[in-house]
Amino acid sequence: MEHIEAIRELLVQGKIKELTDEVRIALAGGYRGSEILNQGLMPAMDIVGQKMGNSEFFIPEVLLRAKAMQSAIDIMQFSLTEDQTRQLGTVAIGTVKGDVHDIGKNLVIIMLKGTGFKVIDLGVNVAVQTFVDTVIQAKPDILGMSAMLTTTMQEMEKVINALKSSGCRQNVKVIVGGAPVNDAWATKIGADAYCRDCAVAVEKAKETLRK
Ligand code: B1M
Repeated sequence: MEHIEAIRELLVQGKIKELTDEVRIALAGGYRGSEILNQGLMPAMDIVGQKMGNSEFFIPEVLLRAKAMQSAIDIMQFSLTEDQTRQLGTVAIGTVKGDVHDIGKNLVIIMLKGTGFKVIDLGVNVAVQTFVDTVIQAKPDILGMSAMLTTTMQEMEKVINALKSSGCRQNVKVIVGGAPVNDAWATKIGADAYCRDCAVAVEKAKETLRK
């Protein structure tokens, strides 16, 4: 646990170099990527969120820690994924309009790719029409939307309605995720599945394709 605690602490402190060194040491010492993520990085980011909420950290401080987390995730990519040889289907995924949070989305992408999905990354701040055009033109099996703000999660409903009015809703499964999103919201807006985290996203993606 010594390395996990150090990783947690170094991320809260925003020490990128020391954090990535510690992640490398932990991986070499036999820690799994999922352990580092779930016990180290995610709880640290929650602390960063709390500090942001009570104005102890402002945007530049949070951005530094977001960069540190992304650097740690980049190192762990291969330890997070299981099988890179299968071709399960295509997922197009983006963070909805008005929202620039992308760490969660990027993690979902790493996990999906590692499981054997082809992924089209639409990026952040994705307009409703871009999601719809992607479904029409690229014909993914699954459309994924991420939202981290209570204000932007509303965009998910707009996308699903736009898919319906352009006649392509039945051509694609829709999965949604992000901190303010839950099962009830997914059901309300007519999504096919809500994913609590990136591991669940992989399970739900596989499951929705089986249906
Ligand atoms: Co923002 N921010 N932020 N922020 N930020 C939150 C979300 C907040 C909870 C912090 C707080 O106040 N405590 C709060 C939201 C409040 C609310 O709406 N209820 C908040 C706010 C208010 C804001 C701003 C409005 C602040 C301001 O400007 N005053 C602003 C908005 C900018 C915008 O988007 N328009 C803002 C800005 C930023 C930064 C740019 C500084 C930075 C983002 C950098 C980046 O992403 N590149 C940032 C950060 C880092 C956070 C916190 C601290 C961390 C988010 C994160 O990366 N978590 C966050 C507090 C928190 O979450 N504890 C906060 C780690 C990540 C791995 O988890 O994204 O939840 P998460 O992803 C998980 C699951 O949710 C799920 O799987 C992932 C991995 O398991 N998942 C999916 C996510 N998407 C999925 C999609 C799926 C499936 C699963 O399928 C499609």
